Amino acid sequence: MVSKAALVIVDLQEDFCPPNGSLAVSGGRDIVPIINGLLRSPLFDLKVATKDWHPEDHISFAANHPEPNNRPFESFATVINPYNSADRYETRLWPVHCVQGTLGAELVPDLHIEKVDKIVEKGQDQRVEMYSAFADPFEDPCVARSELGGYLKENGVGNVYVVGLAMDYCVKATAEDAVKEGFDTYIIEDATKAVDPGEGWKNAKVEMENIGIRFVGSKDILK
Ligand code: VGL
Ligand code: ZN
Repeated sequence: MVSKAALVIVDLQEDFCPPNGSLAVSGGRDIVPIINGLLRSPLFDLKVATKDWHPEDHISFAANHPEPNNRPFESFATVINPYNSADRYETRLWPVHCVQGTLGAELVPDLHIEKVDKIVEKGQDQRVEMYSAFADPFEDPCVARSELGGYLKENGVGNVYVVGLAMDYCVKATAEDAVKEGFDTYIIEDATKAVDPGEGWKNAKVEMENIGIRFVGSKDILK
């Protein structure tokens, strides 16, 4: 049996897009027409859109931390594994973004959502950062897992194509987890933008290529 392909559209939400998004990624809205083109392609058997979907008290919001370590983009906080307090990581803090039920958390209106088979929410657990649309970074067990992995497997998906925002955060973490889950994983390079388009983009690309993630262009797909 030929394995199926899924398009995973990561966090294409108002808060990640200019002009008004609280965590706007430069050029974020420019990828929408490209992604709409991909949504028309017969290559993808399954199309999923993810939503960053935080409670107001989420650990990743700088505003939820005391001074002086509460500067968005600059400060970091320690995330502690609730099952094992020796297990921790440092995480970058952000402006308040994608709060459940707010306008900033909505998918951008120009996205052809009627072509999307499923919407997966992530980042609901206040205690952990969850860039990946599969699970948070803690392991055995993780703290929070979305429906994405089960959904792709139940549907016989073997190849996962990741697009959306942001290339150096949620797109990267989602692609890395897709590899861990055993999928052949691709990034469609012109259908994603980075928070840090310079060094951030370059480093993220090298790290992803080193674990076997392949970079392709939307033209390669749509030809
Ligand atoms: C993201 C920062 C915080 C992303 C989500 O979607 O890349 N970045 N939350
Ligand atoms: Zn977030």
